[in-house]
Amino acid sequence: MTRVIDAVDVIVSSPGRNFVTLKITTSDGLVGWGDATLNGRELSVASYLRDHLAPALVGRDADRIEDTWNYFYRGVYWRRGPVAMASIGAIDMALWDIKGKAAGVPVYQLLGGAVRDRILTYTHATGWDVPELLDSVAERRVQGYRAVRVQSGVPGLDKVYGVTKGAAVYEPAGRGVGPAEEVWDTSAYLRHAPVVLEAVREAVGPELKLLHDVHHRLNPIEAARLGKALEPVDLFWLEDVTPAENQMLLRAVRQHTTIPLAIGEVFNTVWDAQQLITERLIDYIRVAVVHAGGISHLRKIFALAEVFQVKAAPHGPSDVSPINMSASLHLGLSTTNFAIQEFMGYPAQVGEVFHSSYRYDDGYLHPGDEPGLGIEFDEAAAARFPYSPAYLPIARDLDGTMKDW
Ligand code: EZ4
Ligand code: CO
Repeated sequence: MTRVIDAVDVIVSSPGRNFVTLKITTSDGLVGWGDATLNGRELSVASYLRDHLAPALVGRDADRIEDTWNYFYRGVYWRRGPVAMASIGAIDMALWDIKGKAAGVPVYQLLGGAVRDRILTYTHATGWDVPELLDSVAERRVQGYRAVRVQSGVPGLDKVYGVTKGAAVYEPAGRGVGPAEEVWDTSAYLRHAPVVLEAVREAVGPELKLLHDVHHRLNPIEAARLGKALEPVDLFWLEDVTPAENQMLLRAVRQHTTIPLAIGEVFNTVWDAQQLITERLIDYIRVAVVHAGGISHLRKIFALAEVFQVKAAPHGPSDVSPINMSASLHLGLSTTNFAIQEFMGYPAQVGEVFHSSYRYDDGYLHPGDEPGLGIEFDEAAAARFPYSPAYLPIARDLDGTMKDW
């Protein structure tokens, strides 16, 4: 019997922050959920799905996941880009969810079964200065985390990526229409970051895995210098040292430092990372399920990475929904070269709308054994949290020039 797609709905809600959720319903009454959230551009993805892809999805065979992926990728002349790929990502997730539910098995079983018992995870610690940051790291250790991303303020700057003064949890998107502005000073950052990271390593001892995100702020030679300076800290990785559009520029960083590099949260396809992987200019590929075309495309990216001993470590911020998080965990459980999953956590209201079967225990995550992705989305609860505009900030240099945020 052919399982036909009967209905496609797009739900934009804001339980503590904005999410775009895709619902696919089939002729035999199954419902699949996909995450289509693109932070600060939510309505563009909602329109792309609702106005352009949904009409073509209705009537298609729900079981033909790979063909549907190619229908919306190869079959569309204006391909790639975050809006199109997040839309395809959401469809792909929802169809895997349906296939799992139809078979009565968790998605990781369809992906080849578990290759590990549990998935190592890291979360964020944040503090304006070293004492605040150490408190935050200590709190994460009490929660059981074995790996922690550490971000701190920079003297002379007012706002810094990854840090909110006085708040326990950092949320990059700001409510309201249009982006807030931040001032950035590369020299101050390069002087200060090694001091902070050395102090944290000194305080926590050798075992805790420490990570740090540069968030695309440096040029290759600055990145190389920072990498060299941080080698004694023994970081698990240094993330997004440069804006990686120019993949070959990472060669310069690699010539100078053996610090492990992680890149890829803004990538949309395997071609964005092709040179980084095949020249082994990175150690970890950070593509998110939603932003790089879903489970089907991430499997291809991770398979290419496996050949070159690059490991998978998907993006897991609060701005990808629990549906994406669950899809990432199903991949993580069944992918041999999967290293670690970022888990930033969510505002409390998220739990009223998304009911997830994944579980956290002692620094590790597991997707659970519910059929499909194991996430139920409560549409009535979502209706209580209407969309409200929120944007990521922008950054400027001290003289006012636009900088990569
Ligand atoms: O800034 O997801 O590693 N995590 C990150 C995130 C990104 C946000 C942007 O929407 O870099 O905090
Ligand atoms: Co990042």
